[in-house]
Amino acid sequence: MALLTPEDLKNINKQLEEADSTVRRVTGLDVKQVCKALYGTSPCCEKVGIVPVTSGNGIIGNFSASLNAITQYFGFESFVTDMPDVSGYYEALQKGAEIILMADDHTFLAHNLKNGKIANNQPCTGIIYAEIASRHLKADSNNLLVIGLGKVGFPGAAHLVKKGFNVYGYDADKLLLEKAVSNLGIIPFNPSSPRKFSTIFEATPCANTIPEVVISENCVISTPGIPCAISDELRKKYDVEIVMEPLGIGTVSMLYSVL
Ligand code: 2YC
Ligand code: MG
Repeated sequence: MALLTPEDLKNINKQLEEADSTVRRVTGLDVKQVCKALYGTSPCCEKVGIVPVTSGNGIIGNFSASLNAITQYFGFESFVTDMPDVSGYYEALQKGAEIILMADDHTFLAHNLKNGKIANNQPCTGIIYAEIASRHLKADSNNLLVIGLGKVGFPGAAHLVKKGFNVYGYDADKLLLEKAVSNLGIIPFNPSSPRKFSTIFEATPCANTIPEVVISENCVISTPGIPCAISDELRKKYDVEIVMEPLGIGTVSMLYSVL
């Protein structure tokens, strides 16, 4: 999993506000309303405890503070524990946390201690960005392109197939592509016979993964992928709307899914 950097998390509130207004323009709903529609849940004063974790590559600067800003942006009461790791977990329980958020280098978890529900960041991020793409009001057809069919992209593609979209998919890893074709029945996107899409969901840790030939005018790209999937030049040339934010949208999807 690509690790976030403090640079990625700079001005997280501004990044969230911009992404939220883009989502509203593209879908007619804000991120909270999309989560409510997706999970059928809404928060009622759950207390969130955020526990820093020192294992592996260790603490990422601003990660826990960004989670604190994110949970408060979406209306949850939250705090970051003073201690990390097990001591932090213990502290969170003593301070009355009902939902725990904590991440090591491989897993970012939400655990609701009241109802026992857990959520993993990867599928929750894939599903919320796919849901946002599926609600593109000005989409010109039922066709949708998914680029990246790994731990984030595959759950998103599965969600779009379940919603009845005509899903075209691509992944540089042939095995991941074959798995998605055989398990989900998606149409393998063939770069040598390209077509244009008005809606694209991209979930890769690579830059510039979307070829110009598939980008239609006013295309909507929904992507948790860092770095960005298209260049600024292409973005301007086709007046593309991009829903892209490093941590908040995936996190609120996790929180609503454990309510
Ligand atoms: O500061 C801390 O508590 C660190 N242990 C946090 C490690 C997070 C590692 N995961 C990531 O950087 C992200 C995920 C949040 C989503 C994609 N990569
Ligand atoms: Mg990318």
